[in-house]
Amino acid sequence: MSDLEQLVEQARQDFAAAASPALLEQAKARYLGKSGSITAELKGLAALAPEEKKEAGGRINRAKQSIEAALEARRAELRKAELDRQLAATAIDVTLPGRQRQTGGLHPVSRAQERIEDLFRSVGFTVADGPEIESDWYNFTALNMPDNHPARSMHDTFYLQGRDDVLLRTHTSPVQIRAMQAHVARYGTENMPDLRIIAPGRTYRVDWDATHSPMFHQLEGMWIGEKVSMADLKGLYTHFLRRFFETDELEVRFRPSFFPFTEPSAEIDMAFLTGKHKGKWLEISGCGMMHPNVLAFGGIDPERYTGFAFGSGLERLAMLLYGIDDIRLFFENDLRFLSQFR
Ligand code: 2NM
Repeated sequence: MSDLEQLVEQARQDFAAAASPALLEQAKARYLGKSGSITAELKGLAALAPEEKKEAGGRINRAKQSIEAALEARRAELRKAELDRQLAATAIDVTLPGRQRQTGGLHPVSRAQERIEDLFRSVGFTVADGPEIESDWYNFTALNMPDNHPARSMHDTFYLQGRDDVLLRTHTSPVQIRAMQAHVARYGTENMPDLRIIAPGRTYRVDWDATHSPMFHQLEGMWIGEKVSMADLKGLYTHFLRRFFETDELEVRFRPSFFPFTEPSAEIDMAFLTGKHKGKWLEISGCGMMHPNVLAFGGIDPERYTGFAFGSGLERLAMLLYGIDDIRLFFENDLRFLSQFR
């Protein structure tokens, strides 16, 4: 091998050994730089005779070109290696499963409430609400429960600290009183249109055991108009229950009872004719014709208008709808329970 061929071979080996672009540029300088071997060879040409110069110059230039080609090849190799490294480092595994979107959902009591709201809206009712902190007048007096009524005791009702006239509502009936007053204020009492509302929402009583929670939900409703009767109530409520439970295989009966705000009063029982609860009478609601005193407290003339009202426990309706057997499940916020209703 000639000296030049050896130089080219040495350059190739040096370039191959350079593990980074910086080291490669250092190796390049040893051959092609100002004081590199090839540069020295070219400077040496000056000392040659003109007829030797051409031939020697050609050989040196070919060697130089070989070295430059080897350099460029090694540069490309290092660039590709760096690119491969970067791609591997930032690789996305498209075969991995996607991240699940957590959607959340409504509480089963809220779901039952919305379902009931939709059903009553479809037969001409509006949904009313009102404050959960009430005056004793709206919660008791206006509902025909006088000052000495036992439900007013501190054992049954949560009063605000240091007060005996402001409390957590024990039923949603005060909403109905407020709705009557607003209706009369808007239409007068002479020729007012029928008032049909339901009042669902949170209510509070001093009670805490397997079947009672200090906070629970009620669904009350009423229809006031001329000649509104208990027969209308039975038809409406039967229709509601059959739609709510999605079966016509369901019977309803009224049983005489007592409430201070209705006269006469009744319990509403229902029985499924098929399924798990077949043939069992279940207490589902209280109801009655609105007491004349209650209509009067709402500003409505009891000589001219009549109305019925009913009140049900929302948790009880939700338990029957979804097949839940323990009311406490609603209030424990256990996701294993709640996520079944998403
Ligand atoms: C019940 C039973 C019977 C009722 C009465 C009223 C009002 F405000 F209109 F007078 N609302 N709800 C009522 C009647 C509630 O719950 C067991």
